Amino acid sequence: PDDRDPEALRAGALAALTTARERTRLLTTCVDEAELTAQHSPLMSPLVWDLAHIGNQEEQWLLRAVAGRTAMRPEIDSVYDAFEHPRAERPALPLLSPTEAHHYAAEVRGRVEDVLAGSPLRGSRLLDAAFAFGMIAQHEQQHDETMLITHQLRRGPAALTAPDPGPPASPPAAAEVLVPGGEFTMGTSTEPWALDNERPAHRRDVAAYWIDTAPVTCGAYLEFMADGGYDDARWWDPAGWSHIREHGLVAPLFWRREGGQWLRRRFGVTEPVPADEPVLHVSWYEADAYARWAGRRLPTEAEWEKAARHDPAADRSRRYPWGDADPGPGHANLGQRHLRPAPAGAYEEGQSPLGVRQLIGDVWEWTASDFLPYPGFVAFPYREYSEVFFGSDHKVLRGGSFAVDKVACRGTFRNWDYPVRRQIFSGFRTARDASAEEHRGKGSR
Ligand code: AVJ
Ligand code: FE
Repeated sequence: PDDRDPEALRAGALAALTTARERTRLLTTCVDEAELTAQHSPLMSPLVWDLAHIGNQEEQWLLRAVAGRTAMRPEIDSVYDAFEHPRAERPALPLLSPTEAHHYAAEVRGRVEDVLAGSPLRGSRLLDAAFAFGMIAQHEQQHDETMLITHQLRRGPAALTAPDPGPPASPPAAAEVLVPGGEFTMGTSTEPWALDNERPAHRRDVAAYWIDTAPVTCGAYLEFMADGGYDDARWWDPAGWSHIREHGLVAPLFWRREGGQWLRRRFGVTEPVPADEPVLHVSWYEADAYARWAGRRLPTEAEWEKAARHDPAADRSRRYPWGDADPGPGHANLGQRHLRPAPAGAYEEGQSPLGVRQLIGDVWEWTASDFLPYPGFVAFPYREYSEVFFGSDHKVLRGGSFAVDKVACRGTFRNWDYPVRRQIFSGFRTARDASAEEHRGKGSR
């Protein structure tokens, strides 16, 4: 959705909605009805709640707000309002059954397709509405990622399978890259489907820094563990130290030690922890502690985005590390094509101008930054998307995981969560300040 041509916008919106629904169907038909209504973790909703919530948000925004229709089932709005009911309480709500939820979501979608094809949206009204269609496609894909997290938390045999991603064809030349100091453009005012928190574009001055070429691997993280990282308060933020002590945490979520070897459970399969794969299911506190142990730190959000978007030669910010083209399969591990990150250093074709890899896809990357509005932020279209979450409670994650679809991922996209959370597909890379010499541009690359 770009050139503001109504037919292209219509086709782009329909394609994004259709792709999202195919994924939703896979995630909600590969397990039986009992598993759809069960709560697999108090951190998550029953899958059938996500399914009907997807339909309800689509009805509210595309049928009621855009097309002016009246509510199909006004009595269910409150059941599927994420702010009225915390996840832990959702199993006790009067939820639509799996059959009803599938039917409701399909009914909404049928009407949305009519709206999209219909004459009232010809011309300028479709241009106004185009954001709403993009927002709803992203919303469904975000809940598809949430449902994939629920699948990872569920016990029992595998319900999903996917081929493994391949190793890097040509590994990166260096472990870290020097990003020169200076201003760059952060955020966007032009990306059509960018959400409110990514806006507006603004200049940021960022001092020179070094950043990892690839995310931190399980192998590197195992060294931190073997060095007593979880037993040494020096490396931990005090709140993180209390948290790991209170809960007895000694390894990433889903890891378990057996006979001197670390194993992990991944979508119903238990396997040895792969040394060359980006570490997954770590909290912000764990990422922060590892970085301190390594004599480094997490990148700030601005450092992450500058590494991902800034083109020093052209002095402009790209949509993605590789340029302005939408993500293709050679650029990044996105869209649940694989059920794991690719080995560190993969996706040369997707690297940034300075050679930083895997910024998009594979694992969400924790940054040092709190989730705050950009200067000039305006809540749109509703305060509860971003604004109510701003503040020091949430840390920003960037770049998207293997579970993120390309419509919900770009160089400006911002995710956020509590620093204790690790059921999400979270990893990280590290950074360090450049020396005074390197600041003056004399550093070796
Ligand atoms: C942006 C992933 C934090 O899942 O809570 C879904 C996305 N907002 N429905 C979330 C979202 C409303 C949101 N995150
Ligand atoms: Fe939602």
